[in-house]
Amino acid sequence: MVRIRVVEETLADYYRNEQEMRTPVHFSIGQEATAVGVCAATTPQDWVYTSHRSHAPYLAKGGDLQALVAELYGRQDGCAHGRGGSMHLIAPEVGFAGSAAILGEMISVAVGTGWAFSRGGEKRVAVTYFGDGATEEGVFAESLNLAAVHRIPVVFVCENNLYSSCSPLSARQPAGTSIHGRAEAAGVRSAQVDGNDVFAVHAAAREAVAHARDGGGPCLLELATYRWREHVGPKWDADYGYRSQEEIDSWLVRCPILRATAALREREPDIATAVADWRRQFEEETREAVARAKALPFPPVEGLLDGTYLPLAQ
Ligand SMILES: Cc1ncc(C[n+]2csc(CCOP(=O)(O)OP(=O)(O)O)c2C)c(N)n1
Repeated sequence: MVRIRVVEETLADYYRNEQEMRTPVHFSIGQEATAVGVCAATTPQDWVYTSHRSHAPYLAKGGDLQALVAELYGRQDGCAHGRGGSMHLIAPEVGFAGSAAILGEMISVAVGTGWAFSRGGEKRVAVTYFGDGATEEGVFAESLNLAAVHRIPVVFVCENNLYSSCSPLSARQPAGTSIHGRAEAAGVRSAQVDGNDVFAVHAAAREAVAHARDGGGPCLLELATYRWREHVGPKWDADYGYRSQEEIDSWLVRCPILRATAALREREPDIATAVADWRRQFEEETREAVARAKALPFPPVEGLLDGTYLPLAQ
């Protein structure tokens, strides 16, 4: 969690202070426990998908930092060869199967992946991260239904950070309804968890992954968390008018790293010093990755159509 926080804070500074990262960036600063708690419950053979808020699960799953940074700078050595940017990360070697910008898209892809696993007799699990906003896409309901009917080994991970861009959940859904409630109504087991408590997230994820792996079918985890920075970009956004500084402050004190540090203090009395050391180490690691990325070449123009489905007529 500390590494993800420092990598993202450092990248946010570069993003704001220079104009070299030519990709929209959706930071997970404040949401690190959902990435770490769930990904740590998977094996490299389990495939994890995300939508646009992708850096944190990519790193939590073990994705290479240099390949991430090179991707953000559009370089050939990026994890998507400099063609995808922040929202199209991929690291199949560690089971990070891919991210995509279209809301809800990877929910259905994960269901298909899980179905392929179970039909092929493999004891592997597909995991798909998405926000509360994505649950309003029709594909969410369709995916829950298919997964329930066929007992597909998929874990739906909803990072409920209360907003879809600038639109609050309370203005989008009727009072008295819930995301985990919609899963239950579709016949999918669900749990509602404090998404800023990494230990609680991990325990729930371990149970959900084990249940799916053992043939029990899908689960949905609704993880309550909060995005600290603006929806897309590096800035703080209390002045945008859609949420208050008081609300943001009430979540800053629930920082998942502070909470984990406090929980570990008795067993690890030197934890605060260790965190401070890690912060320095990870900032240096990120700055070195940025310097190296900037020295790398861009993808060649003549290869622009490689990998596309429909090459343009010459
Ligand atoms: C199908 C589709 N509609 C709209 C968008 C534009 N869009 C990108 S992110 C976003 C909000 C997503 O909110 P949520 O799913 O809660 O995730 P969060 O950003 O809070 O992590 C929207 C509306 C999109 N990418 N795809």
